[in-house]
Amino acid sequence: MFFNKFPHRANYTFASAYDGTSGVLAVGNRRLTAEVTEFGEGITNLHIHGKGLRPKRHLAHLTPPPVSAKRRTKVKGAFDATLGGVLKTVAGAGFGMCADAYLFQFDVEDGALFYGMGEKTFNRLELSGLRSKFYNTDVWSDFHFTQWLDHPSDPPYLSIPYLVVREGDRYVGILLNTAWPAFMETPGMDEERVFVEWQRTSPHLTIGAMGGEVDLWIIEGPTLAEVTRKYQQLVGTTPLPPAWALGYHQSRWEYAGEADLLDLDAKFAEHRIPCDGLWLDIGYMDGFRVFTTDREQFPTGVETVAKKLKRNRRKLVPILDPGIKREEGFAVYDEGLQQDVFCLSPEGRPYVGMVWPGETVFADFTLPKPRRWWSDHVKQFGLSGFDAAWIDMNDPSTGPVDPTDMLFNKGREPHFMHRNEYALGMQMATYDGFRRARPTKRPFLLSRSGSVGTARYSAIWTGDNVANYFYLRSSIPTTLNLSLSGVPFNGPDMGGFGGEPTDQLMTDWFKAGFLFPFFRNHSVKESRRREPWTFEGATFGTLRRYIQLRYKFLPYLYNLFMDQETQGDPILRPLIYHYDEARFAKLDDQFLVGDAIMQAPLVNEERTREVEFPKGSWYDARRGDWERHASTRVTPDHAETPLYFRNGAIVPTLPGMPTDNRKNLRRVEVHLFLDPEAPGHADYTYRADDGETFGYRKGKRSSLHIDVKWTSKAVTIVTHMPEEGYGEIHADFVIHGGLEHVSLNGEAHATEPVRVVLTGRPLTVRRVS
Ligand code: NBV
Repeated sequence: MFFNKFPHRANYTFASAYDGTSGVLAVGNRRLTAEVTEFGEGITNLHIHGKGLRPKRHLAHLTPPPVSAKRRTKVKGAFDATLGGVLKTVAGAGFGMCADAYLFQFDVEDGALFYGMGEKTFNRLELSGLRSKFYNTDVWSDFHFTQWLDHPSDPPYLSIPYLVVREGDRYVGILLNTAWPAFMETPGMDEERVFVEWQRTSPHLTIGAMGGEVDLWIIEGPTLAEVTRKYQQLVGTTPLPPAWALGYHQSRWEYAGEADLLDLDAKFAEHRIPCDGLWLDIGYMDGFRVFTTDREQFPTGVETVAKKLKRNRRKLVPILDPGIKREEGFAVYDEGLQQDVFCLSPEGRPYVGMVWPGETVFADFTLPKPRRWWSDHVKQFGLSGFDAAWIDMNDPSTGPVDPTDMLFNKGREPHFMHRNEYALGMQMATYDGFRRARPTKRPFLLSRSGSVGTARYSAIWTGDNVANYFYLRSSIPTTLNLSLSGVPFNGPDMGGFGGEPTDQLMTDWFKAGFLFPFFRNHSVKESRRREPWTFEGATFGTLRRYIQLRYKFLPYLYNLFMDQETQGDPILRPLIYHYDEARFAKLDDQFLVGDAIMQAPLVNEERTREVEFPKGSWYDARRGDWERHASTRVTPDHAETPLYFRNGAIVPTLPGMPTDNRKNLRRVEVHLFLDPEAPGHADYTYRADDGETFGYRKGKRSSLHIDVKWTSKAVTIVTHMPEEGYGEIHADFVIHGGLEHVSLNGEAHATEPVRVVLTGRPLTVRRVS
């Protein structure tokens, strides 16, 4: 299989007959069975199985709503006509097979719009007129550098064959739940890109995979938000991360052990920059041997360093690569061999690839025993002082060695059957190790590759990017589509991994990304250092300010993650998520953080840009004014970024401007953005917990309900605490937008003018005293 070539429908044999009573589907001389199950809430599953379609043995665990019994049916009537009454397949050519591969062709209206596709770097939100494969690669190793330097490389590290189609006034999500390499072709002519006729994509929406049973899910709803929530519940939401994971992370390939870590710790304190995570790249190991540490770099042991870092509440995050050095005498290898946990080659011996330690073998994460074996090592490692793990190279990357010789399940299952879920297996095993090391604490993992189901275990960073404006700009649509595809906790290497960011690029990246779900500064070995204090003057000041601002907004972000776990809403959202207007359908250099904040950062060399506003008034955090136009041109200065709050927004923050990583979630400053010219009513429930244990699931949580009514003259705030399991929440109120008269819980309160700095000049706002 080529990961960059596409099947053609002419090579497929299409289903010719379908017996609605028995469910038998004839495809050439194959006799398959097709079954449709309708779940409540507009969710439909199509399962096609039978001879020629390899039975599934996949790790992703889906959680659909209960089946409404009488609707569990064999496909009704002509198979080609409709799928669960939602999607039309192409008459006579709806479902086809070519050897082990299969595809669907759907009829979609002209002008249909497409979103999702997991992790894509196409540099656009809307995805019509594309061919794309779903096959986890190691981009820097599998593509030539002229490709990845400043162009989309497809497919990248993570594969989620999920597409959202907008047709007419409804949205339909289509998930091909498979770990086999998959493909999609979306209709839509972008004539500028067609210079050879075959570049034009099929007029039909085409979705298929290279093998396995068919497990197709259709999710229907009137809005993108509704479809996304249902989809996220189906594939699994992200469990609430520890609060520190939402802080700022400092990484570099590579910090060299104790000396560097303690120096970083001291510098963050000295410069009054909050930072939660210090990350260790591959050099911390003894000769790249997984689960070891280099003695020279850690003369007093990792535990001692971890203890010292705890004084400033910092966490230590090591990288873990799946490649295990093939070396007799290396305990992890010897033990793995003895326990028979490695993937095999077609010759029945452990498959060998070439990664950092030289020849390497790989645990078979598709099986429970190797997962448990890995998890045991993680547990020990976790107990030795590490707080989390960064799992890299799990595409899996095998260097120059052909990965297709890596077989699973004792050599019985081909590489392609599991490649795309290799990372998921590693995530499951690693998560389990941390759970067992510290049963009460929420684990935190960051992974490069992933698939359907990843969100239940791990955050994702979008791999090796480069310090240039292509990657800064494309990080917005990439993270938005990833968020719509079920991986809400994600982000790029801020500043760019490869290359050398200019001061301007670094500043632009921090200003654009400071509210991204994951915020880490990481860079390649031998490039210029990127810690904020290595930049001078204004650049240093701006980087620091946006890290501090990130901490200021942390209570708001943390609450968005709580909603993600229970409701399934992503953290970053395209404007169409809440404002279904045609002018936002392709808008991909602006985004919403939750439903209260909108950002429109500078993402190219130009120092000015247009900003589009949804209906209503938006508070400009740079100037402290209300914006009431449909669009406006802005020219922010070097420290400023265009950031807006919707009228009626209630945003909990840490008080003042945080200068370290302390997060007392019980003491917050609640900012109210209220337009006197557009009176209304809003409410919000702020929730606080210990930020690190699973106690919140057993009632160790407090919440403060805030109800706000405002007229052209005055504000009425009423609060109460529906939950008190984590003690009292103390909230101060700050009012933006011009109103001065306040009643709080039935009593008139004076307000005093105070100055706050958000993303622009100091603003005079009113604090309720
Ligand atoms: O471990 C080194 C790097 C790491 O810094 C980066 O973040 C990963 O995406 N790793 C890839 C291996 C090799 C990169 C050329």
